[in-house]
Amino acid sequence: MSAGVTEVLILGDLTDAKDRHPSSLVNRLYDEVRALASEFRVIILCGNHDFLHVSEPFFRFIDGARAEFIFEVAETRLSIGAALLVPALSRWDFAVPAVDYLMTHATFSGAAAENGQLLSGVNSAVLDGFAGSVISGDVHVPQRMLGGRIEYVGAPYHVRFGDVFEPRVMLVGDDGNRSNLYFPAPRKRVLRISRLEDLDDEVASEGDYVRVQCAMRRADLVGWRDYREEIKRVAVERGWVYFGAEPLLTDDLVGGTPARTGAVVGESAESLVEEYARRHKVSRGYADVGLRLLLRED
Ligand SMILES: [Mn+2]
Repeated sequence: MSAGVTEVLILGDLTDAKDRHPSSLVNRLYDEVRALASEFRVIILCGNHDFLHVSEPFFRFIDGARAEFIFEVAETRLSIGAALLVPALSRWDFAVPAVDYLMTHATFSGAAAENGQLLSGVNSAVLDGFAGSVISGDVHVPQRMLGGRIEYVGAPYHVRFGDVFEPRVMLVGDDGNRSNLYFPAPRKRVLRISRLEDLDDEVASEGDYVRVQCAMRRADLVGWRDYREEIKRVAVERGWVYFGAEPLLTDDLVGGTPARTGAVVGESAESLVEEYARRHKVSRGYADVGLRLLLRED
């Protein structure tokens, strides 16, 4: 990170799963936070994904002088000015003091989600009379709203398959100027193909996470298993992290968009159970129980 940086703020939702994180994740994360804290003051806001019960935020144990986890509204002085820190689920029932920055984890009504849909949430009227800038986490897509009064930093990496936003970290200078920092991180791509060769044209980079959707006719499903194996082979060859492939049946085309099929269509219920059992390496005994349940007549 550039010289002169004094604070690193993480504006909430450090994790997605809220609670019961594996020790490998927690230990690694704590090591990284400590390493950051040896160079910068680290402030982590509690996001709505950082707790199961609001009374027990997961990362409350991060409470050192150089690294703090903020789960209650707090005022602080940053190198860039005075700031109010407002973690997730705050009730916004306080008067916003005359600080330079309001750093929060909140969805303000009118922010746009990944699919462009406008979200509803905190009424921006809570900012009436506040003359400073709002910088927020929570919404994954970097964006400005309310004429630039609120800016969403956005996620520093892709969160969902099909995300197309440019992940970034925001750098705020002492003069208030903002610039973007980009760090290498895998993209989560959904590749839509009509034939195997289409994969040659894909721009996905080594290390990217890919899911493949294959437009095909119902009649061609008979060759699906081999097709899928080929896709997997190409993915491995290109150094992609393969997250599976699925057929999109063009027979079911609705307004130009093939319908997604969760499972192979046109096979009997029994063969679907067999296929499921095979894929998940289910023992013969359990597979038979599944088949018996399927065929049971009440
Ligand atoms: Mn959130």
